[in-house]
Amino acid sequence: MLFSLLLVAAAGMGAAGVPAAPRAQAAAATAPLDRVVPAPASVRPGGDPYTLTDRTGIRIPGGSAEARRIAGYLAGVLRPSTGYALPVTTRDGDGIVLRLGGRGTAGLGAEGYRLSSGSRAVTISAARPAGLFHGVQTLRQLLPTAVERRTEQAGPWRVAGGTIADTPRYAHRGAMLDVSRHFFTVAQVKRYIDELAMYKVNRLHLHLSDDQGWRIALKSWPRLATYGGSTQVGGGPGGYYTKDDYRAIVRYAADRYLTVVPEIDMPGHTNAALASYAELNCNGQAPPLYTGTSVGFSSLCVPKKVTYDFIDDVIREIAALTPGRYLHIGGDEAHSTSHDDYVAFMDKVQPVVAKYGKTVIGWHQLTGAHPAKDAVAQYWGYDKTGAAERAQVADAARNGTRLILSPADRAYLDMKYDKNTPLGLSWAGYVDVRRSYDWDPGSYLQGAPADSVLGVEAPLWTETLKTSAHLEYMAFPRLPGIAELGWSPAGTHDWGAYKERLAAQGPRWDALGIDYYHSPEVPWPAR
Ligand code: TNX
Repeated sequence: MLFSLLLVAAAGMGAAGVPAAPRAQAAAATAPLDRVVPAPASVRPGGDPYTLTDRTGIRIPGGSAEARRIAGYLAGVLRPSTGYALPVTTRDGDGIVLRLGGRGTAGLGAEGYRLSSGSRAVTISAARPAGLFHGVQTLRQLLPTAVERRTEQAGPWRVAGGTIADTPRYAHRGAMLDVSRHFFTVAQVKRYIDELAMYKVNRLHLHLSDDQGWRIALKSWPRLATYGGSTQVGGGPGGYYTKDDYRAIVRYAADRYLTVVPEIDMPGHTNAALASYAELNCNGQAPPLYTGTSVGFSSLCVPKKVTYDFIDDVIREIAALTPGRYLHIGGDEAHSTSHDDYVAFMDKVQPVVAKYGKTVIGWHQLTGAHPAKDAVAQYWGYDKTGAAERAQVADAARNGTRLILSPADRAYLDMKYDKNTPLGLSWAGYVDVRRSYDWDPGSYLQGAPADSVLGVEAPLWTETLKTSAHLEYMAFPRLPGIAELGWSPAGTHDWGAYKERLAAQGPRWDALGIDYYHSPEVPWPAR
């Protein structure tokens, strides 16, 4: 208690322009073992801390290629700020130890890890590489925030003593980025991936096509990208990914244990495709490109045979670029498609996804058709969504459709925080930080069995967002809350404790150059 009062006093002095005493700074630099987002499943603090020094090595006993890659990633984070060499070696011993497989790791599953820290070593063990990687993210957060800077900083570099054992609540912890309304370059997408990886997000859903732009080059229908990708909201130049660009994104994500889920939205949200190929239109006439922000005015031509030749080609080429299991076919806001046409369309398209070896994800409107046996529906309703629509999704869930929860008034990162937020939309209301965090995915949709929930996802629609700074302002600080809902056991859920842990992330974002929204709901440390 006295200790934390001293810290508060030190922080207060810093804010007033008086340098904090070096001893207080050093003490403040050792984060308690449970000050991690997402909250770990179990934390047992105790014993001596571990201190990194210029003699510390990163050890990968056994030395698999993947453990070596993860060690290289960790070294890449730690070397610039500590100034230490941190050699990676396969010899066992003290230091930072990344242990893959072996005794006691089987129960950690595909993504879990154990981290134990004491005077001689900080050891991360996992059954699988993804677990090691997530453990490395925890280790980052246990080190002083200055570790995130890219120039040499003063230590000491201490990790509190004790043990964390951690596994995720849900298999799907996603983030969606809309690269159609505004195009984002490969470098911008990579930056977002790096940010997602810090919070153990494991799926990146890319919204690759919409009325305003088609963003992936396909061999079979080249004008989709070259013409359909040539603009964006507001009429800027747009852009698209070549297949090599797209493979680079998929690889970069995979190296950080995120699987890319590509979305081609249909039958609505298709103006860019309809503008590129006249024959896809029922009347045979291509509409102009679209740079506004309305929705619901476009539809593929359900009765035409060429529509399904087109879809077969598109899904075949996208599936071939996709190592992951899922392919998202959209299906939302098809207001220009009759209900019968919508059902007929989905009956024809879902088997094409299966034919190319993938599993369908669709926005929850898919539950109004006949979802395929293994299909996943992404729920994006909000407080004003009608009872009948909710019941339809819950019914589907009881019949085996699994759910990804993205309630728009909780998980939509493009909703304004409040009336003063300069970016974003507000059709689902304002979504402040507490509102985005304070709900339980397991009991959220009445009537849907808890085990139908595959996980959560935070969509970021980009009608109003043009730069990485814009994305970051909307995603931070809400994204880590959705990531925590996906990862942490329900028993850790507590706004009061969460906002303290979240506050401690602020200086990390400052160090990383992430310009986040300084929500007054969060007790950020004085800068
Ligand atoms: C609804 S969410 C949409 C998108 C918009 C978004 C803006 C969904 C499946 N459709 O087309 O970009 O709202 O918040």
